[in-house]
Amino acid sequence: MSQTQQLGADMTDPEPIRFLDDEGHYAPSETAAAFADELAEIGETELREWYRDMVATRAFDTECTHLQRQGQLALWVPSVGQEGCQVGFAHALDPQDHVFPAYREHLVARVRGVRFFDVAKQFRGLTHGGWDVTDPSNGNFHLYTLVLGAQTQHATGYALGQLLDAKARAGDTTLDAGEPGTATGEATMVFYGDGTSSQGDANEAMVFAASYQTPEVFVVQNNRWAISVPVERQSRTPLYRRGLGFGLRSVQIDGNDPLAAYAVGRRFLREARSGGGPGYIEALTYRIGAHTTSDDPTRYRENDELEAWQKRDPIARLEAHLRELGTGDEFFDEVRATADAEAKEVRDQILTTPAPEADSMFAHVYASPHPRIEEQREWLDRYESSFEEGVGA
Ligand SMILES: Cc1ncc(C[n+]2csc(CCOP(=O)(O)OP(=O)(O)O)c2C)c(N)n1
Repeated sequence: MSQTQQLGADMTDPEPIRFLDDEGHYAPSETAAAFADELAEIGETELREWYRDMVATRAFDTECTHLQRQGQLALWVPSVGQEGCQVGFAHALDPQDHVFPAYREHLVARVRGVRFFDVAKQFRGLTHGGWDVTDPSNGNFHLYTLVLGAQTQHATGYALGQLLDAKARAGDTTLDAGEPGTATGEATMVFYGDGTSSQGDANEAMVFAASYQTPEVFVVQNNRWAISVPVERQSRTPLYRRGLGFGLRSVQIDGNDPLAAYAVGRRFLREARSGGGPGYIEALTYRIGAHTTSDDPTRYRENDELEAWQKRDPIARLEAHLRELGTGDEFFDEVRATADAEAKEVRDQILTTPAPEADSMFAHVYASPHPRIEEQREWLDRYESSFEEGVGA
């Protein structure tokens, strides 16, 4: 083994933070103790709400996969298996916070107020972006970003803005790297994956976040695969150590435990809002489904690995925990029925919404007319009318 491969091998990593074990029993890790007080206000009522979000998202997700298979969506990006950390982080946020997602955060979108239909319709080409981020009903949930890592730059830029605004309110218009943090009262949370951690953008975003002490929380959902590339190939150390290397408070959590995501997310967000600087959370989870509907994971993943993670399904885990707390069949039956009805409603909306005018694809590229866009618009007109001529000939 080369020297490089051995780097860090003698370091001991603390146990990932978790409150629930794989079977859903309350069994906090030693590392969880420092965060336990964040759960003071979380009881059965809150956990039922979280469970509902998870089941609704799973039903919506499954419906969208079916729609794609039936040729009704161009593509779908499943989030199955990652609902555990998403629900915890989503509920840890405060209304004034901003969220910069990748493309798999359907549950976070829902909790922030974005309609599932708005998430699905961009995969049918009915909209350019999906939803209006400036509409308060969308909970400061920014647009999905398919260019890996771009959202980390957007998030750090936004968080710098939050910092500048807070300083300006206090009469200070300077911004210098290396200063201590400033209380902002609001924070930014950015989501990305283990593969995206290799992008230069994500690393630059962390450098700026640490230098300027932005009010920001980086959330890496390590679902073990970047399409067909396993995480071990992209990082020879656990990812949370990268956060430490950039000078961010960083931890690793069990990403299928909603309580761990909530507790750590809440603490890190509060510290970020109060001038304590940025944090980094690596959530260990698993992408149960395909990368997208264009992918076939059976070509690169072992079935044993998939089955082991299916046994740790975050929905089953929270259900077991709720049953231990006394929640009965009636609740679970109602949640599933409501989730199915909600998913069907999205399906009906998708199938009955008229396609936009093809010309609309040129409308928002530039603020003012641009010759290249005009050229393309004319080409499309000619192309479309060639069909009409063909029919008449
Ligand atoms: C800049 C850029 N490079 C490559 C791609 C192609 N691509 C799309 S998703 C993906 C893997 C991303 O993996 P990860 O960050 O772990 O997130 P996950 O999809 O597993 O949630 C790649 C390489 C892209 N969209 N953008």
